[in-house]
Amino acid sequence: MASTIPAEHDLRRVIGDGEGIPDGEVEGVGEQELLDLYRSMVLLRTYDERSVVYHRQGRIGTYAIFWGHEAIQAGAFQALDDADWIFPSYRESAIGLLRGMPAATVLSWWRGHPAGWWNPADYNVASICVPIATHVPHAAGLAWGKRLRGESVCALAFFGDGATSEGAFHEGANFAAVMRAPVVLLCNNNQWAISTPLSDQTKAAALVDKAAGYGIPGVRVDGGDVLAVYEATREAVARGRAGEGPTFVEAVTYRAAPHATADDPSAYIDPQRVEEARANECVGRYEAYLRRVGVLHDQLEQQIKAEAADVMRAGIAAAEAEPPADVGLVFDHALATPPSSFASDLAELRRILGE
Ligand SMILES: Cc1ncc(C[n+]2csc(CCOP(=O)(O)OP(=O)(O)O)c2C)c(N)n1
Ligand SMILES: [Mg+2]
Repeated sequence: MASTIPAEHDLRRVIGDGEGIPDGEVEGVGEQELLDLYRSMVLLRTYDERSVVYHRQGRIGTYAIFWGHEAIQAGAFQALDDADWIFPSYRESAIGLLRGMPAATVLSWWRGHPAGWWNPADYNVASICVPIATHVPHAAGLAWGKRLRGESVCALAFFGDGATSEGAFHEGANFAAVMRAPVVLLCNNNQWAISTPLSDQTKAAALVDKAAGYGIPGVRVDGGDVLAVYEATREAVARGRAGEGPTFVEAVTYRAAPHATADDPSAYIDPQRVEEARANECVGRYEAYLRRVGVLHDQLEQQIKAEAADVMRAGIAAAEAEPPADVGLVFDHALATPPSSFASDLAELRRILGE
């Protein structure tokens, strides 16, 4: 008889609150690793805050804000090797920066410029996925393929709470479980899918319970605790490499920013909850932890933040220096056998643009 694996319901935490709740530590994580995590979080935070400004200045298009989700992204990233593959959703658009992708590339993506599309094999980072959950089967397939080739490579797919209601999530999770594909299913449960709250999304007591339906382990972590996310993902990766298949990691947060720059959450969100989430945001929590353990001081903090600001300044300048793309690209790769109307449509477009 098949047995199900009970999922962990308690939120795993490592970082304390500096008062009653004591700080923990993660085995094998020393000062270097602690600061690597911090640099990643600061780079992501800086990317996100600058992007909102660039949007308001009309320099990038609609942008999906990830403010407050940096701990999930940086913690999960650090648990991977360079050969492991990352499948981001629009919420993790800048994750490639942690693999050395230029900020200009991601900014170009948000500018709708072709320079924003990279070759996934250059960074082992798949394209940013906008259709909800359709990248979950891609991650499962890649991980399975790597296993068939005898390569010790994992894949990690980031997706949201809303994605767990999609058929593609089910297909990817089930396929990965049955084929024992080494994939980490990392769910950012920020409790909203645009304006749909989690309570209208599922009748499951916790999203992590879905893991039992696939016969895979499920772990629930505090998504604002970068060390807890790192540790849980590291365990999931180790299971994958050992041939034990996928793990579902539910990282619980609360969305403290609009869904995207085009959204007005005041129409539906509880402002009190947003205030609480902002007061307890992950970068500040981690800074306080690093100061308590004596790893961070003012000068180092300023230096790391200044470096990230420089990356963004150079990134937007490089993105804006890209020559405009040829409008013919809109048609070029649309159909293998283009209809004759494409030629006249393109000619009309060029006429309007004065080309
Ligand atoms: C297949 C598909 N259906 C609908 C949409 C429209 N849509 C964009 S974001 C979103 C909400 C997704 O919520 P969640 O999975 O929780 O991710 P989050 O935005 O919170 O990171 C929806 C429904 C889409 N992009 N793709
Ligand atoms: Mg969500």
